[in-house]
Amino acid sequence: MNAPFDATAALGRKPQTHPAPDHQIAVIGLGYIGLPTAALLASYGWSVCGVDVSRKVVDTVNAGGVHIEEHDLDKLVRDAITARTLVASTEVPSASFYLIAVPTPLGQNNAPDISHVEAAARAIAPRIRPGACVIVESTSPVGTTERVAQIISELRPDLVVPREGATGEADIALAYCPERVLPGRIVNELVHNDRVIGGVTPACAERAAVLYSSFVKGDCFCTTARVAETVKLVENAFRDVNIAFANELSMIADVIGVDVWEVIRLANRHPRVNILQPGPGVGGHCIAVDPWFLVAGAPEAARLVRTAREVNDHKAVHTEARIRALLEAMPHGKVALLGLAFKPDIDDFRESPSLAIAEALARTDGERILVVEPFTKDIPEPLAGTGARLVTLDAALRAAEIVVVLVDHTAFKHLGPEDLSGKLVFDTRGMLQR
Ligand code: SAJ
Repeated sequence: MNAPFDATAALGRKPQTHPAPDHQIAVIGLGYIGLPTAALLASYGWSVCGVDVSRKVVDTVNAGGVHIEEHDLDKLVRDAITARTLVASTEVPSASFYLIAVPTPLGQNNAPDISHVEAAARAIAPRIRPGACVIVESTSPVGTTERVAQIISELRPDLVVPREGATGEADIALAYCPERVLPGRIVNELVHNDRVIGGVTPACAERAAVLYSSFVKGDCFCTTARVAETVKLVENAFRDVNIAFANELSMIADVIGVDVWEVIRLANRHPRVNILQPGPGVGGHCIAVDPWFLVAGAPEAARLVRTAREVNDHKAVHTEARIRALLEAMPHGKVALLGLAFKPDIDDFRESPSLAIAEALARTDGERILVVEPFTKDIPEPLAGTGARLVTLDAALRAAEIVVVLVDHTAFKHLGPEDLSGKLVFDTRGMLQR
């Protein structure tokens, strides 16, 4: 992974009239994006300090370990810690680049909660020196980078902080560069995906591009911070709207009595039609969340985006109702729920519709629920104590009269008619057809 890259030369754009920073890069937030990014940058020769509020996370990383499962991440972190290019801390150091990768959850009434980004800006402000560059990577409502500028400027009146449209030289740079990586392929996509780099001013974008061009093999496109913030939200809203179309089709197909998988397969033979796949709902911490940030920015205008969110959320309710109908049709039968993760072949259960469905069913019919999830050793917390049991696929197939495919994990794909004969089968993913 190491490439010949002279990080110090890349930083030497302004004469350093102040003491050398503690690190070249500080990554604030060591989660699904921050930790892989910190380790990757360290593997490219930068001196990186990963910062997290959790002492446990910091200790794990400093011991060369990882607290999240992601392909290739454990070796990347171990090597960077061994090479001492990566260190973790609960304190924000002084650095030439600050990369903010903290969560931006949904608050009350689906309103964006940027309090972690604001807290990161407040933590950076006392340590930032002239010449440094702050980059927000967290998926954020439009205007968040300007809010970071405002916080730093209030806390550091001694610095000229760049503002949109302002002319003249600023003391620091500020930019927004959204992550676009797919869980399960994060390390690979960090390197190979194109990046959109939005500067508060064009000079800010240029400064941030120094960092990304050191490790990104895709193209880097410079624009304004507001455009870059919008691009990120639009990408995930686009996917959500398209999945909503597939999910709505599946519910229409239930009413009119046609096979949705056959309909989609044949419609997709049209040269300009490409319908996505229905499922039990939409999960994960991105597609199920980010479109609300667009809605919050323009509530009256974002009608389709809002409706798509509602359709996808409703698909989980619809799926639960269909499983309850099967339980009623077979009053003494057990149901095997195959998969709880938010999508196939990952161990991520965040905002998982499958887990939410399993939890709702377990609350009323726990003793009848057998869960099969190859990506966990223990039954997930929401199901604990309900009577639902985590069992192997073989055990579930022996004991259950009803089989529901919630996630099309590779471990289930060998299932054929002989494994399911005599059972009521509900395949929310169309896996058995494929
Ligand atoms: N899903 C369907 N049907 C489909 C495709 C997906 O039901 O045809 C469901 C999945 O099962 C899952 C959900 O949608 O529950 C989201 O999965 P995903 O694979 O579409 O996306 P994520 O959440 O893993 O990652 C997305 C990606 N965004 C886009 O593809 C536009 C990724 O590139 C982003 O970096 C990521 O969100 C993020 O962090 O924002």
